[in-house]
Amino acid sequence: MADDRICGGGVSGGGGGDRGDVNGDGTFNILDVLLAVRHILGIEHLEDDGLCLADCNDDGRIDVYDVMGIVDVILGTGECAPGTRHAKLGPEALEFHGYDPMY
Ligand SMILES: [Ca+2]
Ligand SMILES: [Ca+2]
Repeated sequence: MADDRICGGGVSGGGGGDRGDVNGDGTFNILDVLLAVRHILGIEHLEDDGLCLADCNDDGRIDVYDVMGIVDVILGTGECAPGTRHAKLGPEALEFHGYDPMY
């Protein structure tokens, strides 16, 4: 079966962790975001379960959408789900609207 998903279809497969819980410690926090970001930047590559759990939207690749998805989970504003693009936290939301550098 042609399938580019990293986890082979098992959302909670691999090490038994929840998608977005990149380090599999049972909690969602900044460490999971950092691991995903470091993977994207090529600083430290995830392997096996980490790759699977970091693919928040189950599209077969780890990218900024997964990072935003994990942030959504941490903030309680969303969840990791197949195909999710987390538009709420898309590039537009990351612009500094009204940002005052003197603040
Ligand atoms: Ca974690
Ligand atoms: Ca992904």
